[in-house]
Amino acid sequence: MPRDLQQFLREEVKSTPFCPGCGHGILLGLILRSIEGLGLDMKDMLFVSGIGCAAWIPSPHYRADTLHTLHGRAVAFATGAKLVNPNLKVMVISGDGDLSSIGGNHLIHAARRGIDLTVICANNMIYGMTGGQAASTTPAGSRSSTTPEGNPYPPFDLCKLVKAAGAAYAARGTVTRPYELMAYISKALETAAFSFVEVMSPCPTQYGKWNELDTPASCFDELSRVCRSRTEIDPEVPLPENVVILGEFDDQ
Ligand SMILES: Cc1ncc(C[n+]2csc(CCOP(=O)(O)OP(=O)(O)O)c2C)c(N)n1
Ligand SMILES: [Mg+2]
Repeated sequence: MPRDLQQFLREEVKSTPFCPGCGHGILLGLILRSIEGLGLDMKDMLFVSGIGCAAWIPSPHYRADTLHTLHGRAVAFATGAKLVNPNLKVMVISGDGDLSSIGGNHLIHAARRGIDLTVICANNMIYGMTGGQAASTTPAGSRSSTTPEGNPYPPFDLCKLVKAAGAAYAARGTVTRPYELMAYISKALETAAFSFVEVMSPCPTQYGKWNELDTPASCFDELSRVCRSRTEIDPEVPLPENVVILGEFDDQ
């Protein structure tokens, strides 16, 4: 971590909860870089997470007020905090399972109400912490501990979902393209209404184990391979199966 970002981290935290090859640690740093780039003061911010590996991104690492709450309920806690203290800049950082499976209703209703929150969803396409169960974001055909023959269902398109529900800003990035991702996080933080960034994050330990991508490099490379920017799509070139479309979703 560069010296200038040390100020945002709790010195007493000496070890990482993240596995080798996990993208959540990259995201941890990129959020801080975005905050630093905008010149925001951590004293004016509150970070809220639910339960899961991704929920460890803000808490215990960030030297700021953090709420590490119940599984699926991060957006509900964040809504309450924002209502009590509207001057707080409230950022929710949690996992795909937490925010869009068990917590899916809180997510869409916060978008519908236009609550001024920035929600960062670390999407590793699986329930990482609890043993690799399929989530609402697991790609069709992907294997997991609960779909060992392949997931029969299509995943949610979370950006389209929150946009349709009323989000003011939604974008999808990936830790494999850090500068693009930081720009999305910064834009979300600058939006004074409900904003959402979905962040694709490799998980060699669970998603990789079930899908023959169990080394950090193979999981990272596969994620890079399937990601395409909306602006880069060439109608002449076929898209990979389970393509992940990156970009800002501002046209709905
Ligand atoms: C009410 C409740 N149900 C289930 C659980 C078990 N649980 C904890 S975290 C989690 C899944 C987390 O997945 P995700 O949010 O995608 O985070 P990841 O670990 O993949 O980063 C589950 C099912 C729980 N803690 N509480
Ligand atoms: Mg997950």
